[in-house]
Amino acid sequence: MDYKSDHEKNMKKERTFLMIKPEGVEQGLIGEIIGRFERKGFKIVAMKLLKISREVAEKQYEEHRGKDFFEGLVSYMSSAPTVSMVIEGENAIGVAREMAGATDPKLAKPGTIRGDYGIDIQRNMIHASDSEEAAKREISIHFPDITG
Ligand code: 3AN
Repeated sequence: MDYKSDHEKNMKKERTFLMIKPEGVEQGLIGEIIGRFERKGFKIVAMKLLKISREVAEKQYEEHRGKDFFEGLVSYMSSAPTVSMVIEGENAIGVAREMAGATDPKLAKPGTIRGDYGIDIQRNMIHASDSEEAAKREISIHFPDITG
C-alpha cells in the first residue's frame, strides 16, 4: 500500500547546476542570489568562484555552437569570475528554472532572478540546467570530482 499523496509522488530529490554570471559577481549579488535558493530550502552541495576557461565555457554551451551568439557568449562567460554551484532538493531542476525566470530579462516575471536583476539576454544573471541530462552533464564539467 502506498500512502503517499499525488503531490508527494510528484516530488523528486534532484541536483542541478547553477552559475551566477559575471555581472552578478561584479554587482555584488552573489549573496542575494544564493540566499534565494537557501531560503527556498535547497542545500548547496558544491560551490566555487573562479574565472572559467574558454574551453569550459564552450563545453558548457556546446548545444549553442554555431548560433550567432555562441562566440560572444563563451567570450563573455570566460571574461570574469563566475560562481558555479550544485544545489540539491525536491524538484531542484524545474524549481531553479522557475526561480531564474525567462531567458530574456525583459520577458522574465518580477520576483524571478532574471526579472529582478537581468540586464539583457546575454547578461541574464544566472544559468540553471534545463533538464536532468543537462544537470548531469554540467555538474560533471564543472565539478568532475564531486562525490556523495
Ligand atoms: P536558458 O539559459 O534560459 O536555458 P538558452 O539555453 O536558450 O537559455 O541560452 C543559453 C544562454 O545563451 C542564455 N542564458 C543567454 O545568456 C544566452 N543567449 C540565449 N539567446 C541569446 C541571444 N539571442 N543573444 C545573446 N545571448 C543569448
